[in-house]
Amino acid sequence: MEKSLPFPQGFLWGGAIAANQAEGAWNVDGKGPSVADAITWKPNLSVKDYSGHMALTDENIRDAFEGKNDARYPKRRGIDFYHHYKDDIALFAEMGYKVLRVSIAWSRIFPTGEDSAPNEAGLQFYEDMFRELRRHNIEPLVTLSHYEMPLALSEKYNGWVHRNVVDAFVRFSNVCFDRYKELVRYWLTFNEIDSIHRHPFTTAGIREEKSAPGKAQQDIYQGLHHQFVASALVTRYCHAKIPGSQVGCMLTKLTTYPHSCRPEDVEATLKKNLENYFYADVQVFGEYPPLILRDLARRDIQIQMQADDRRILKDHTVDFVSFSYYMSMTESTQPDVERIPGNTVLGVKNPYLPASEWGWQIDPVGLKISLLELYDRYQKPLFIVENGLGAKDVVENGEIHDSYRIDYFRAHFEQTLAAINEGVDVMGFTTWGCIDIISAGTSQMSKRYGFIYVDQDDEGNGTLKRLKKDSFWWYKKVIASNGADM
Ligand code: BGP
Repeated sequence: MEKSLPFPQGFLWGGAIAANQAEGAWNVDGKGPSVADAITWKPNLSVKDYSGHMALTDENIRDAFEGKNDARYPKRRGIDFYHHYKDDIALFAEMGYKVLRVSIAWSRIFPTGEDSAPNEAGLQFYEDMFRELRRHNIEPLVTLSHYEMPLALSEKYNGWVHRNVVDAFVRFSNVCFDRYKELVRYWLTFNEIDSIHRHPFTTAGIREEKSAPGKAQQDIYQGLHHQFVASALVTRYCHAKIPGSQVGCMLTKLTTYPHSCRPEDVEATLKKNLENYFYADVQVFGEYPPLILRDLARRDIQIQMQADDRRILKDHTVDFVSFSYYMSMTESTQPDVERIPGNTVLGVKNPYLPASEWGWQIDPVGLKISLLELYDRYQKPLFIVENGLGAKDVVENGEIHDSYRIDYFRAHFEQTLAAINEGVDVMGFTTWGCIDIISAGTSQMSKRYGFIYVDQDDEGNGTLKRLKKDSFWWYKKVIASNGADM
């Protein structure tokens, strides 16, 4: 590879995980069950198919907590990061990470969400983890809501539909800001806040079967509004409490192309892209886009707002825009165009792009397009907080030769640098699943993203031994050269 120009000085190279997919210890040291702990495992998914995956019933949830040992519930949900975090952080430091994105499991701090006092063992765990990161000069980038809502709030209020959950989340977040104000300055509020429509239970504790007939969408938009307000309220408190802190929103960037230049295809694609921006628009501009308000009115969806909600949204917007990007999508209005099975968000096949084993269409140029679009729209610093390739890595004589992952990241880093060289302000890049963890979409371990392999199978069996993949050494070199040596 010829040497490329380096990335800007201080570029935050690192990795990303989430508590519910990495920590395990789901019922240890006072932690209460979260909505993520109740998720079943649906075998042999070829694409991210949340629909079948979230077929949750009271029986599913009861099984999960009665320890039913059948294959649907991996024995451990995670890689026991809860007990391995010092060794794992040492591995991230060996790669040279400047930042590590993690989430705080809400139900580790408030087991039912409305407890009279926070769980000190939970607070201490994250304090110890953040201190360990700082000991290695790694900045924590902390997500407050990453699918770890206390299950009790879902069962009592049907999740975010009820305004009381705003108060519970603000209380949880403010306890975190107070406790970690000396340790954490980069915060994200809601992971992929747009995904409330795709999987309302894991992101907001909303079970559509609990909505009144015909009111499921009404409830979801009400829950989303409550998340918008909660995001603004915690942003206000964080800015007041932690001088120099930066709060970001977090969007699934669903960059979508028209399958043809047929105007109907272009219109359908435009609407999908505008709908995707809506979720960041509210947190960046502090108000609902007029076209969205018009669409809600047309659909007879009336969001209940309290008197000062609009003022709160307007006065407490985010400092940067973070997003996940794995693939681009393609839309068509034509019935004869082959749609990707199992997941409506993936759209139709793009004949110009390869796909992963889970059908995700690999498109590095799409990342540059996403960066240009987001920066042009918001003129705020951007942070790529999820990008990576899920693959069925194989161990051969103790080694994992994942050249496909190196190729994936090299291409996406090159496109990121190209966007930076065209003027886009990019703060950093945390690759998703920097160590093999549980897939959110399938609960499988076999969909591996890491630079570090973890010996555990889909049913939770294994030694949990960590192994460095070929990509571990490659990423270490990229960071050491600040992107000049890829
Ligand atoms: C995003 C989530 C992450 C992660 C990622 C990869 O939606 O924010 O938690 O899971 O998807 O998806 P998966 O794990 O299903 O491969």
